[in-house]
Amino acid sequence: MPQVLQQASDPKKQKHIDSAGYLSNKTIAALCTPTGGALCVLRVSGSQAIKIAEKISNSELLPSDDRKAKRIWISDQSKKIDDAIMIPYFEPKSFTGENVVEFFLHGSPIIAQKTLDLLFENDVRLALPGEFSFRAVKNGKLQLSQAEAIKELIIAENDFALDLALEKLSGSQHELIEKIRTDLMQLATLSEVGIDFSDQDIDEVSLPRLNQRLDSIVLLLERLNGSFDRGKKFTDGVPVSLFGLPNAGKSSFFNALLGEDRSIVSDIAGTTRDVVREKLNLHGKKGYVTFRLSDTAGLRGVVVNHDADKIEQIGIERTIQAAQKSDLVLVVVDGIDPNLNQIRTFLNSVKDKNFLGVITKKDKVETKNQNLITEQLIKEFPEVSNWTWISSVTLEGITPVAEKMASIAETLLERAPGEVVITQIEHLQAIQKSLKCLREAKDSSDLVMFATGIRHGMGELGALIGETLPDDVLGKIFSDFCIGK
Ligand SMILES: Nc1nc2c(ncn2[C@@H]2O[C@H](COP(=O)(O)OP(=O)(O)OP(=O)(O)O)[C@@H](O)[C@H]2O)c(=O)[nH]1
Ligand SMILES: [Mg+2]
Repeated sequence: MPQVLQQASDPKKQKHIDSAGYLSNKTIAALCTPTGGALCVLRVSGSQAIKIAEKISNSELLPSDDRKAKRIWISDQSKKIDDAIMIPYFEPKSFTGENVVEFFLHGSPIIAQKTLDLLFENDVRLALPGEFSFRAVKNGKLQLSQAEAIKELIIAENDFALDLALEKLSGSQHELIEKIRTDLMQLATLSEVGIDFSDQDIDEVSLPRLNQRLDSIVLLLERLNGSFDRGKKFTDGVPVSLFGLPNAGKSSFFNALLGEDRSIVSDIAGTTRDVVREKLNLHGKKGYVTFRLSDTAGLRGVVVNHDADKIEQIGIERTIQAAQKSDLVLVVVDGIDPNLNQIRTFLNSVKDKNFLGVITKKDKVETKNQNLITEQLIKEFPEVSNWTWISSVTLEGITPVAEKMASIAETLLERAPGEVVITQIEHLQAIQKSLKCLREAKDSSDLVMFATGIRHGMGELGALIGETLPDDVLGKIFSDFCIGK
């Protein structure tokens, strides 16, 4: 991280953090870019931003200067700090909705530090993480889900997470939730009409008719509820585990994929005991995909229990658990000693997965024998696709396996244009609470209870758009943003 940002714990700066935290109205400043490059962007926001910018730049800013770049000298009394560019944004036409001034400084940390110090002397305080976005949401310039999308854009590790964040930034999640809320509002109003005219038997507002309308809303929410697990795969990676006998070469292959010696390799059967996890980014046809790769203990204990010691046995149980939690299981078979019987037993212990076949030690097996073994494996294990020979010594075959992995993951992560996928646990919880209320409405035998359930269900969804969130909870959401955002 840049030097200047690390100094946020510097007592000189700390005194500028007031106890009101996100709720204070003070003018704030922070670097938006790291120092050390050619340029560094510093942003100031708040009611005093224009006035203070005028003071430190010794120049006048008129409303006609709005959004116009101005070349200035930043100076501390008469001492010059930098020859810089300044752009004022008059409220409400700025990112935060407040007066904002952005300074484009030369990239040295000392210039950034001196400029920040100068601002601090003028009653500006260092912005908290995400505080600019927080103010944008508070001032109605940005929807909560769009602010969250900005955070997700910044931390996106692969193309799928990036696309999803951009989708969210375009407002599709917000729109969908608003649509569901509007539908629920209509339903609540109709049920209240039904209550008022209960003596007139109007079919339109009868409980069965209203329940029909509710069904389609519940379906939409259930789809969103179900999208969370997929969403996690976009952001955190597709879980993949290695599965095979001891000494098959799993850890060697794992290391070859990662391009580093992460897992211990030895010719002693049972070397890997615990699950070793690592993230891996592979380039597929549509861009980068992130994987959560697990190297596991070899599986001899499943068949011959007495062969495995107690620790190894626990490792084996974890291997099976890891495979069960994975979307893709790489079945790693020793090319020198395939041992088909045991592999069958292991495959029977994990069902309904994408299995990709990897045969190791290509460098030690003659081509003629390779073909025979491949044919045998295809015949014996129809559930495993694409057997590929690899060598962790010569690295032959590693890229083709990586390409196949990426292609399977891309199919798993496919998303229809505009499809909303939720990624935040808080959103999942709000949707589940809402569904609970709506199901209670469905189970109710009279319109009064139905209307109450609908209203509660609608209220729970407010958390997804920031409407029902108290300021301190909002502040907590923004606290894991980066400073300057
Ligand atoms: N020649 C050759 N040797 C390999 C290859 N892959 C693994 N080995 C050797 O096979 C032995 C076992 O490799 P590991 O990667 O530790 O096997 P593992 O499947 O992780 O074994 P456990 O952790 O015990 O389950 C080591 O001596 C490796 O050097 C390969 O592609 N070619
Ligand atoms: Mg191992």
